[in-house]
Amino acid sequence: MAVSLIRCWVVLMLVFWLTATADAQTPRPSVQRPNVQRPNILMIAIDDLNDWVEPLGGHPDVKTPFMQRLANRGITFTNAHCQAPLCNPSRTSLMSGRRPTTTGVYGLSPWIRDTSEFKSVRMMPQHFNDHGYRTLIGGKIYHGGYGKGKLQDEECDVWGPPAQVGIRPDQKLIPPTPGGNHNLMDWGTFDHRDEDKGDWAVASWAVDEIQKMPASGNQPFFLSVGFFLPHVPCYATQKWFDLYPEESVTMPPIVEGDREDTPLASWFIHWDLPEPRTSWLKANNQSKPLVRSYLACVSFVDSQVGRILDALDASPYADNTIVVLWSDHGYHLGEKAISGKNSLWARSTHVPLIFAGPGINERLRCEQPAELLDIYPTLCDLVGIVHSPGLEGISLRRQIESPTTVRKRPAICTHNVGNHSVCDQRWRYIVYVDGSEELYDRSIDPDERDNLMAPGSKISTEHRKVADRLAAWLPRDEKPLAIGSAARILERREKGYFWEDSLINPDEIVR
Ligand SMILES: [Ca+2]
Ligand SMILES: [Ca+2]
Repeated sequence: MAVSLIRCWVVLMLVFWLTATADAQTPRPSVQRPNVQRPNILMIAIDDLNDWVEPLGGHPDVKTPFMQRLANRGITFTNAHCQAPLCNPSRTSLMSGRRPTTTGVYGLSPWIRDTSEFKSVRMMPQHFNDHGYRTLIGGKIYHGGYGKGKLQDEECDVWGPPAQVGIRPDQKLIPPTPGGNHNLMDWGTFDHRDEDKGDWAVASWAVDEIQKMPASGNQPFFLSVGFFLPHVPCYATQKWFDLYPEESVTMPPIVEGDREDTPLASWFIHWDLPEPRTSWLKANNQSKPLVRSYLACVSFVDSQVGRILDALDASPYADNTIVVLWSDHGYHLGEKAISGKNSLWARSTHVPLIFAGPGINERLRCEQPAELLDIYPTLCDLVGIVHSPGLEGISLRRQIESPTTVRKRPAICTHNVGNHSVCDQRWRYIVYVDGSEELYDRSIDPDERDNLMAPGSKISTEHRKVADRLAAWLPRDEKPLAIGSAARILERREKGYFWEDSLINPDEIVR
């Protein structure tokens, strides 16, 4: 008895001593230093960039040579989709590895740390930090100023410059826009230099960090760099506009009456926004200026991606860094009667997703559905660390190794409670909170024009079966709006639909 008591005491003291020693040596007890040198990670995020990039071929004129160079070095997921067509919920989902339907974060507010359930969730940089990575975040990775402030040292080791527009013209370049003439709602060129832009500063910071990365020890880095453009205001210098001459630029396919076969609820999910409708663009001769400005900004941002990739190539980390590039969601430029995001069609959900680096073969393309949610577990697998608990994404490692490997789960995108799209290799199914539906056969209708479940039409047995098969993947037990939800919030209540707390009158659709 006495012997076992002594044994017990010795073990307890040993545990206590080990814990105390670990605490004294490292700021976080769970830190595991790798025995082998793991690859570094360079993550490049781009804001509001749709599939108008060379690797996805979404626009015939677009010039993105650096993104193409990156794609040539690795794998492009050609069927990748965001989990929410809006900055905060998309980025929250990607960085936490959880769907909006799990966190309840559907709007521009709240920051996930302000929810009671997820305030301590290990976001991606933290999980890599726990496994020995030096973590750096510059520009727009989280929405707004989220993550920065009193607890910013908990999020990552080094914070770079915030996302910024940079120099702006003295006054807006376009006529006053509906929805309050928002000061971000602008585009065009004016006399300035590339060096005056916020994204230039962010790229410069990243280049600088790569060049001065501490070479001592074997600590790998996880450098996250987020660009703001082509988010509005789409300002670029003249040289980027010159790539897209006014007389020859290709306009996106805009079909008159394309919304006649979409349900009422499709209007409610983007009810009242600063982004103007196509009807306003046309009436104010702004369709082409917006398209040119967006393209110019895409090419400018591509050049900033190039500056970082060049710096990486010239560094000692060229051969031991995994690069991943993504955008948080797409953007309409007049298609389906709107500009902006906040829809459940490919224009809003389809995004670039490219991986390159050690162990990834060159010039691969994968057509299997992929979700931005998959980035977190994929990066864990690529560097050989365990998955953080609770991740809802599926690692894309098998598709990276062999791009034709079937991935059963389709890509799901959610915009506010109860509105989802589900997309596999052929079909897109959409269901809104009132049960109204859309179905598109993307194999013959890539622009998603012909709704096979149009309100009032007879639905074929085949299409019903497809819709039911895809609907079976939808998340169950959707979280209601997190406390503090605001900005671009749609709710269905007893009295009807409420947009940001105001009852919607369906007779007031702005077409
Ligand atoms: Ca965005
Ligand atoms: Ca249509």
